[in-house]
Amino acid sequence: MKPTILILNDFSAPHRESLAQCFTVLGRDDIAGPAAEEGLYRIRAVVTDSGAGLSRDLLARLPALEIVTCSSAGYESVDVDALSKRGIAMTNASEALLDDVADTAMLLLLASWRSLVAAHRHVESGDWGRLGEFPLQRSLRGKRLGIVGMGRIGQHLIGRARAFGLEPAYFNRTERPEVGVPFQPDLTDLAAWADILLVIVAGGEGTRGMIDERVIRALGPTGTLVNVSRGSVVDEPALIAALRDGGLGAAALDVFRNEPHPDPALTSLPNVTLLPHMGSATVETRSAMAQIVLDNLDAHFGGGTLRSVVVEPPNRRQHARFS
Ligand code: 8YV
Repeated sequence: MKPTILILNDFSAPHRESLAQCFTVLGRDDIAGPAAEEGLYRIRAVVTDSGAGLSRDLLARLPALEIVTCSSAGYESVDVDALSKRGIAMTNASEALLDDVADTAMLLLLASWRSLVAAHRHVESGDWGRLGEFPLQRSLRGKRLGIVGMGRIGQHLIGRARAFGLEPAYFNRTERPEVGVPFQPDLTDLAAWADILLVIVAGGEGTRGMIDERVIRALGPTGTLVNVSRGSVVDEPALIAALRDGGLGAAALDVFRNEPHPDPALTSLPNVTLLPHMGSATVETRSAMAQIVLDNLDAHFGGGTLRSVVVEPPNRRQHARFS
């Protein structure tokens, strides 16, 4: 008998079809309503992502659950402690998106620093011919980049930053001497030192609001904040106030508190560059992220080795292949 799995997110159709060859696949609609209760008892794996999550209530109704596979890097909407306690394994897809998210961070950084969007409008509107040259911008060479979060994406940023002549330093929960970049244990001090503060920490309660008013004001009137992590990490009202009153020079944001409806202040300020949460949004990377889910389900039910493990099963269970 095929194991039953539940897909909670908008998993791509081709990958969903691949899963259907080996598994009985249920979706959100299949578990709605009291008649679905029996199906819940059969679910051995959940596929989800940071947006769809896995609620505590649903988790409690899945007694046969063995593994949660996230097709995203983020998993702040899944209760990892509850999974650990129940001996349920969990994987994510972080290893697939390191390059694209680091590229997106540089894209935002460059676009904001050199005013790409305003320069584009200058040409598009005819202002170039009517009013003349676009104002000179500041060079990136020799500027200081404070990286907030020295996980794997943070590490992928170091080489990119140096290629553009930036001088990197970082803040992290713990020092990572192996990365060969100066560590700054005080986030506000890092912001005061930096010309650009680039945020790439995990979301969730541990990082909520860590880019607060003090940090934003320390970055200062000529500073730029780049956020490619989660909207929750930044105190958005404090950010908007500082962008309005000149306390912060500019912000370049891929993520927002309220997605996909960012605060209208952010969409109307001239010193803000915006992307619609597309750090990992390339065909290749999204496909690789989905493939990790397929590989991990295959490994879990076939007795193989899991990739991108967030929660190890306490003792690797013995699974008869697709039993
Ligand atoms: C995507 C992300 O938005 O992986 C993450 O944690 O934030 C992004 O790559 C996400 O995968 C879509 O659910």
